Amino acid sequence: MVVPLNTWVLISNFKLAYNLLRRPDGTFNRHLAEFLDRKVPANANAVDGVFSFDVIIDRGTSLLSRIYRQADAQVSQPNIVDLEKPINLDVVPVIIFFHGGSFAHSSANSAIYDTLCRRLVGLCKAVVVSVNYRRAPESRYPCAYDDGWTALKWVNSRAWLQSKKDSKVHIYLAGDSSGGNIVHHVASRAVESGIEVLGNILLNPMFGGKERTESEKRLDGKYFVTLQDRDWYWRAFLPEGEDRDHPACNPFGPKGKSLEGMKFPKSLVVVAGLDLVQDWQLAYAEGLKKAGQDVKLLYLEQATIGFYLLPNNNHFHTVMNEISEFVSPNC
Ligand code: GA4
Repeated sequence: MVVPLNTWVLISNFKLAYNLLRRPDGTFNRHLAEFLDRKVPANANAVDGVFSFDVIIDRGTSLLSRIYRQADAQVSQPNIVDLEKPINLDVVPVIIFFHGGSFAHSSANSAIYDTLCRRLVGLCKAVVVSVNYRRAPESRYPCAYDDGWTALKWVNSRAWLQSKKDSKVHIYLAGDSSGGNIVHHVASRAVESGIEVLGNILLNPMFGGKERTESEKRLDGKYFVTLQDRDWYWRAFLPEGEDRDHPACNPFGPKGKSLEGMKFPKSLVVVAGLDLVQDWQLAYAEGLKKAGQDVKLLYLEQATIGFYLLPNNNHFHTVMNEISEFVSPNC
């Protein structure tokens, strides 16, 4: 079976719920969305060695991030002072995470993303900062990128997140679906402004374009996602009147910008072979390569969207190993 049963149930459940939330006129039932999304609070008590806190990182926009850290074995009940305790190791990766949900769904406190961020902490021996960016259609482009950028500046200026080795914050950007898209655009701003990002991790990133690709035609409606859904989310996110060749959606398309000669971070691009937008994801990896950037493409032929949310398949373990290697100091 291509889709493990639990994954099928999980994603089908989301699909069903999401179908109730999108209205044909482009509006969205946010109240029902919040009601249906299973959320978990931050937890100052360490669970499997990881504790978390919610922190407002920008008062103007009330931007919140959920921060996850490994607890000291001796401290059973960490408090906010422990959250801001300086890192005591030579090198600790700080992963800024952007959740998926096609720019419209989920938050930093959604149960699926809380679980994923906790896993990343344990796996990568990292601090994870999960950004509760503003969502469409209420907040369109460029709000999510602005929030990502605010989070990056905030992380970069925290002395307590600096690795001992060089007194620098070792920053990685990671995200799935819309989160993967945000990774690219925040990294582009970072390059222009001189903040160093060490690597980008894009899981099934949400890219697109005006043209209909072969994979979009072949896989339309086959594995949870239809082209019609995808188009709805782009219409909800892009500025009114813009088409899918807008650089937010199609970064290396006709209106895009080449990264040739730029000091862009290395990238890990993960593509599921049963995801209808894969042609755009492959084009993205190709665009990076053409511009002379360092990119590793992980193409998982038999994977569907959402495979990294449950540890019930080999692809999950492959990707987790790749991520931990990608952020390890000797890589
Ligand atoms: C729900 C769970 C994850 O957030 C996600 C979502 C995905 C997306 O945002 O790209 C989907 C949704 C999720 C299921 C149905 C389809 C695809 C939005 C949507 C309408 C990243 C995933 O894997 O499946």
